[in-house]
Order: sequence, then structure tokens, then C-alpha cells
Amino acid sequence: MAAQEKELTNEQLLEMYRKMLLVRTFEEKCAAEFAKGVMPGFVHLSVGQEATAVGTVYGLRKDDFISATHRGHGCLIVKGMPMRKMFAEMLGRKTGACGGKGCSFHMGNLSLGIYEINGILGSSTPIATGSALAMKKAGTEQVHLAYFGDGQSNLGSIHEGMNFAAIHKLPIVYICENNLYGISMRQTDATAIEDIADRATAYGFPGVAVDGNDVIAVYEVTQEAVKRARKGNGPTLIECKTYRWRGHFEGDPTVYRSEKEVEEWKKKCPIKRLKERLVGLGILTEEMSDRIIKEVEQEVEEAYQQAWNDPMPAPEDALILGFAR
Ligand SMILES: Cc1ncc(C[n+]2csc(CCOP(=O)(O)OP(=O)(O)O)c2C)c(N)n1
Ligand SMILES: [Mg+2]
Repeated sequence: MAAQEKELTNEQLLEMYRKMLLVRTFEEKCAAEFAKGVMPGFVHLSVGQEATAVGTVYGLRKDDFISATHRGHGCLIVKGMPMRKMFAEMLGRKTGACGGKGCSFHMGNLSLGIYEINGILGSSTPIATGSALAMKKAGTEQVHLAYFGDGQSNLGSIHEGMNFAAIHKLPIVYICENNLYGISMRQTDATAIEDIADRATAYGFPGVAVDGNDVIAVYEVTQEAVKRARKGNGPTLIECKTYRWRGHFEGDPTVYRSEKEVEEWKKKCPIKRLKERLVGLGILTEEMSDRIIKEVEQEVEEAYQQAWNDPMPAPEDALILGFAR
């Protein structure tokens, strides 16, 4: 058992397990409802990547900030965004996280420490730069987690942001969610180095590659980076190596990869992995797990039904800003 694991109480480990199940169940519900044609717009799901979302956001302060990607439902749920508001947004309801105007793409809530998700790739880093500069000037010891995918890691805005943050020792933790593909482009065809985390060396701050399907490992490296950032020692780049089970977007025929590859990764399911670990440690039993699964399914179903029954926006709502500040 790693040293940090001892610091996590049994309750916290079970909470992480529950949150991973919550994210998975939420997204499976999204997939099922999108397939019925009731959700407008695009939906990008992170099924298979739950350990990265939970391991990075769990343990943040309420007043810390995240700027997630288009695949960021999990991060938002763990940071405290109510699932009802997320479903309502995806169903175009007035009560949605963006007033029903942005679908999955533009959910945010500043009072929860969640910058609006942004459909423009590479935008999380410039946003984090401004946010963290403000935090540093205010001396609040807050931290900003900026997410980007393996595909986005090659964009200029990411490098400019990292360089600026390094010079000014800004309190940012960069989370590269390397799920091996940028749409249909394999990461190994887009990047000539094995670990994207190695790029941190060029900016003068630490870079760590971690098994993104191991929630405890992800939590440990994130917490170390968060501590470093809070102390005023500047950024860290964490590359979480993981895999998305579903297509790039719902409806993607995924002709660019084999079923065998997907099946191999499903065997490395991050939720199953944590479950086996907790059962091995005597913290979780099959009965407890079944009960948690049932509770989570009920919670997701209730959130969806409430969102479904929420009102549609009125025509005059088009003139009101949707994003909650
Ligand atoms: C500036 C910009 N260029 C292109 C796109 C189109 N696009 C959306 S997602 C995506 C791939 C992103 O891959 P990655 O960064 O690995 O994230 P993942 O989807 O795998 O989570 C692309 C090219 C965009 N949204 N914004
Ligand atoms: Mg990717």
C-alpha cells in the first residue's frame, strides 16, 4: 500500500468508489437518452476515464477552480455540479447549467469553482493562466486544474500558457487526459514522444505520467502537485494514461480502432480495479457494492426525471446570459 493510501480513510476510499460509479451511471444514462433522440447537440462521453476525473478533483477545496474539456462531465460531477442541472442543460431546459443554451459543451458555475466548458480546444490553459494569476495576486492559496486531451496537447495555446505559468510560478496543475485518440488520430501518430508529461521539463516544472485508470495513483500525484502549487512553487503537468470506451462523440462509428483493442481496455476498467482493491483491503463487500450501485442508479434516475419535467426556456430568455456566475 502506498504511503498516501494510508492517509485516505476507508470512508474516503468508499466515497471515491461511489463517485466513480456516479460518473459512469450518469454517462451511461446520457448515452441511452441521446440514442433516443431527445438530447440535442453533440455528446462526448468519458466512460472508462472515471479514475482520472475522480482522482484529480477529489480532495480539491471548494474554492479551487477547474477548467474541464468537452469530455468533462465527470470532473463537473465531482466538483459539485448537480446532475439535475447537467441533465437539464443537455435536454435544453431553462433550469440547465447554462440556461439550456449550451448543451453539454458550455456547462459551468463559478460559485462551484467550475469555469465554463469550452468547445474550443486548448482554451482551458489560457483561461487557467488568467484565473491563476488572479489567485496569486489575491494570495488566496487557491489552485486551478486545467484539463486537456492528448490531441490538444500539441496546440500553441497550451505551450504559451505553460511557459507563462512557469515564469510566474502560477498555481496551476495541468491534467493531460491521454485517452490515446484525438477523434480518429492515434496519439502515437500525432506526438513523437512517449510521455507527454516529459514536455514539462522544457518549461522548468515537474511532469509526471501516471496510470490514469488507477484512481488512488491519480489522487496521490494530484495532491502532491496541488500542495506544491498552493505553496507558491508553481505548476505541474500530470499525464493520465487512460482510454475512452465509447466513440469520440455519441454516434461515432469508430472505424479507426479494433474491437479487440476496446475489449482489452475494458479489462482494465478503473471501477472494477478500485472495487477489487477495496474488497482485498476488507473495506468493501459484494453486498455493499450492490447497495451502492442501486443507490447511485436511483440518484441518477431521479436527477434525470426532475430535469425532464423542468420547463423549457421562454423566448425572452434568449436575451439572458445562461452561464451561472
Ligand atoms: C481549436 C479546435 N480545433 C479543432 C476542434 C475539433 N475537435 C473537437 S474534439 C477534437 C479532438 C480532441 O482530442 P483530445 O484533445 O485528445 O481530447 P479527447 O476528445 O480525446 O478527450 C477536435 C480536433 C475544436 N473543437 N477546436
Ligand atoms: Mg484524446
